[in-house]
Amino acid sequence: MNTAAMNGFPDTFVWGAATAAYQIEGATTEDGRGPSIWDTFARVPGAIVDGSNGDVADDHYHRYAADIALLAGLGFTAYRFSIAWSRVLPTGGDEVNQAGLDFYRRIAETCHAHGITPYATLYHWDLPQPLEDVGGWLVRETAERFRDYAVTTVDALADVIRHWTTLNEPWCSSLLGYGAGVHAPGKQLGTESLHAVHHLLLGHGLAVQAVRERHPELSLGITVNLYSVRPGSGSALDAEAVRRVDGLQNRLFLDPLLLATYPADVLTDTGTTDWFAERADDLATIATPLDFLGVNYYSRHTVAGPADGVFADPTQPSSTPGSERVQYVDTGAPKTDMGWEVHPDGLVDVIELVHERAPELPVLVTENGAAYVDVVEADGSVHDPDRRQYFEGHVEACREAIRRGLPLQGYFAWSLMDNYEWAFGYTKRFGIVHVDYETQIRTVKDSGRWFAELLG
Ligand code: IFM
Repeated sequence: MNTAAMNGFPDTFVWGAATAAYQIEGATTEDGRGPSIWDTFARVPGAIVDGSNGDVADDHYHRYAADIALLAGLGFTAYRFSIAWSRVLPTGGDEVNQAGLDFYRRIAETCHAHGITPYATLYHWDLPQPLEDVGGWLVRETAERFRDYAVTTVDALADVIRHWTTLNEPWCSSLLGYGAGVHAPGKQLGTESLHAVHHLLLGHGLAVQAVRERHPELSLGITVNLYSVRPGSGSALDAEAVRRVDGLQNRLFLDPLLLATYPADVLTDTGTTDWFAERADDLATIATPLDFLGVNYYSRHTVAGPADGVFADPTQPSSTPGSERVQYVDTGAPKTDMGWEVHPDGLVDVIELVHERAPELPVLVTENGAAYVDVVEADGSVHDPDRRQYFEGHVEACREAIRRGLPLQGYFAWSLMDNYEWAFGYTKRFGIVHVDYETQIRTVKDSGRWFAELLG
């Protein structure tokens, strides 16, 4: 360990890198895996910018052992990956695919052989297609199916995986998938997409209750993607824009999970007050106590209200139902290849959002990273100074969070390696390891070497 660089971080701090099943595994039809909504959506003409899919991706299904060895070689001590529901339960129903469970056991055992702690996520957006065919996250039954899948999977793997998160970024699964329609299953339903929010959170709560009862020794959490949200000016309209964006992005998830309440203003803005009132009894389940909260942080939003004060535009499919006309202000801060502004200090802001609601709850940064265009030099090296600087700034923000007394206990870089960036296909690279998709050759980027120096 580089002691000087590690000043301010406790010895117990978890250092990891993260991936997700559909983005890296490939082998989508092997060993009994069933189809997921991403297999379907990736084949919709025009849905993915480069027309690609995850059929091969990083071929991690066959190369996981070398990939985990690479992770260990960089000095990381934790690996966050997700489990493909349709590898374990190919139809989403009761039929269990032992080969799927065996694959994740091999991953966990390989981690242990390298001194790496596995952190498994049960749902990183890849719902079995048969469950979408009967309503997906718009129906309550899917929450119950998720609980059953969680129990089956954790029962099978609890001896080798101690740390579990239920959902990754339910904001994306609901509002991008059922609101804007830019993610699977590609539905554009306006405010009805909030029904998916509720069923995802209910599924999380049911899963935590059932798993905790059977395995009280495990550490259980959920990962949400949070944004620091600031006003473009001191005007009342911009303050209103902040309230709305913070509401949909942050409070709609943090409040039910940590305070057992939905933000009334968001339900009013979206006209969903009555629908949620009928389900108020579910809040106690949703707020089942957690062992940690995972926070994914990438960027900050600076927002302004529309001059005419009309925030909603129901004619537009959007991930911000009721607030489609909020303006996103360019502050001039540097941007990544996703167009996302770089604001490391926002990471401290979002950890504060959790801490305000649950002062004792440990926080893990379960994702943080940046896409940039990479060039493989003739000598095979990949110099990525912007990504390296991005990581340096955000690791520094973690140190600041700890200095302020916030209960931050770990950090996972997104991502271990370049991968399938959903609707952007293979056009965006987030890895600290470069992947040549033709040859599957992995090359550690300078940002990966920076982590190796930090952790070495
Ligand atoms: O690639 C995604 C990941 O699947 C979820 N969080 C954000 C990343 C970058 O967009």
